[in-house]
Amino acid sequence: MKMKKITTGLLALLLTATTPVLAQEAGEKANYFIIQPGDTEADIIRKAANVVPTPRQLRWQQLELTAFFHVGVNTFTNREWGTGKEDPAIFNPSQLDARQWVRVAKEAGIKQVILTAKHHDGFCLWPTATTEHSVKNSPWKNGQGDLMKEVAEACKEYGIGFGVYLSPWDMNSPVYGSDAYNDLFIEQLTELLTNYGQIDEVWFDGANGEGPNGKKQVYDFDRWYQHIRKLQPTATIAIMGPDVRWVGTETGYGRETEWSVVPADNLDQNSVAANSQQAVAFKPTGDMRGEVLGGREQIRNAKGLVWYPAETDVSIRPGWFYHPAEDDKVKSPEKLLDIYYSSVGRNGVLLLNIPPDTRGLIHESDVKALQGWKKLIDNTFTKNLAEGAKVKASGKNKKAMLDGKYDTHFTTKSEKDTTAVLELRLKGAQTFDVLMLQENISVGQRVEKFVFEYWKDGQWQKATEGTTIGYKRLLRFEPVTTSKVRLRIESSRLNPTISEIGLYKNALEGMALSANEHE
Ligand code: FUL
Repeated sequence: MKMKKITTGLLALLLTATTPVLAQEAGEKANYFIIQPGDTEADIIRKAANVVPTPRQLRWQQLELTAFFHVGVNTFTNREWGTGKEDPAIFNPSQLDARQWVRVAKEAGIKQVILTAKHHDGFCLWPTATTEHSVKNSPWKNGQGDLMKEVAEACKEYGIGFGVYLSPWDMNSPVYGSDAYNDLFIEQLTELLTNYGQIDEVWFDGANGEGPNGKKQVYDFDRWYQHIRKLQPTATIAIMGPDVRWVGTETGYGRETEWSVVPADNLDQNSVAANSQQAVAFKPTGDMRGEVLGGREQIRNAKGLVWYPAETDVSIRPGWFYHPAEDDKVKSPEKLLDIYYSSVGRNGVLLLNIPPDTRGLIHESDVKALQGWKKLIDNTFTKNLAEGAKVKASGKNKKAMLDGKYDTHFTTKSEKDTTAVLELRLKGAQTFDVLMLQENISVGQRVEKFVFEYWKDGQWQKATEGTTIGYKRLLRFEPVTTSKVRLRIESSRLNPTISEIGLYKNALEGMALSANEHE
């Protein structure tokens, strides 16, 4: 049972020295806006269009692919959730090689990995001073091992980001259920965030069960967030945190309409004013599992608006931890590709769990699936068939859409132009079945509705259509062959931006056939 819930409460976090925005000046951008009592619907829409990510959120979004390593006592008890009563002696991987994990992840295109430093059972994968329930009392490396260190060093060697999962729920700690636990948690964070170099993401789950005394804990999230900001100011705090939200499912499939700007009804002016010399960030409250979170209907009565993007977490296997019985249930390259289209391709960041086995290695089945997946992605996205196209559009910087640079974008002539028609004359006839679109989210997320058409038999025909774009939107459709296409942006909250446009031929068909042949 998953228990990720959004709690209530205003979170004012001390960041850098900029002033929070109480009312929007013309064109002004901010990470959040408060909706004033007199704001009209048009004012609200304009504010929504000018909410932008913080630098740490922008960096995180551009990672696109991240991974989880779920490993711990559960790996050896063959369970998904432990009890907190496990003997540390059972943690005994025979050939643990964190470099192999990171290499496998990197070769699959993954840009950042997150280690479960402590899961709900309370067993710590680093030799913490806060408890005896850790690797230091295990036979692994005669109690001299430190898995945080090994993964941190491997990430540095391979040049990818490193994050940490620290479960607030702790079934082992005798102080769980009292104030002392919040202090202990601070100490654990201090160890993790000071002894292992740069930490890029801190991941909190919402599960809050009973500790060894049968008591539940009131988590002091605000205090933990401030501590993280102080120790690792560039780390995103995910899920039970202010920077990144859970997409709302663990299937790997995000929403078709995914707004990174959502209502934040806990933005309260007094608290904002109290922090007026610091930039503040807020973890919005409310149910984040609805179908559309940031559409016009949802933001109409919002008290505030904030940038709060979606992370899509899913495991490569049915469970989060390694189980030998699941060696033949690893998701296929084709399934992983479908997940890619439905997470990264729906304005989300994919967090794919790859659980190391009892040897302390990523199992051959997972390695094979990841390699096949990477091949499919590469074979599909290496060649942009729109490259070199002539663009006809009324607006600024038409060439930016095909320059391969995310930071440059096309936009319409004025803020009032909230629709656009972009026509592309391709370099000869091309056959494709995937459309890739990107908005430049560093100026906001704006597009609400678009149609993509191709020229055939003397007329425009619809290939596909969509609502939001955001950082990246991927859409698949029946293959078409044409030398002329157009994107019609039918609705946008302010002048729309397009950073990049791509047309691709999905590699899946051929690959799927050859995979079947070998069965
Ligand atoms: C869940 C946890 O309970 C699972 O064990 C896993 O860690 C997943 C990522 O989050 O809620």
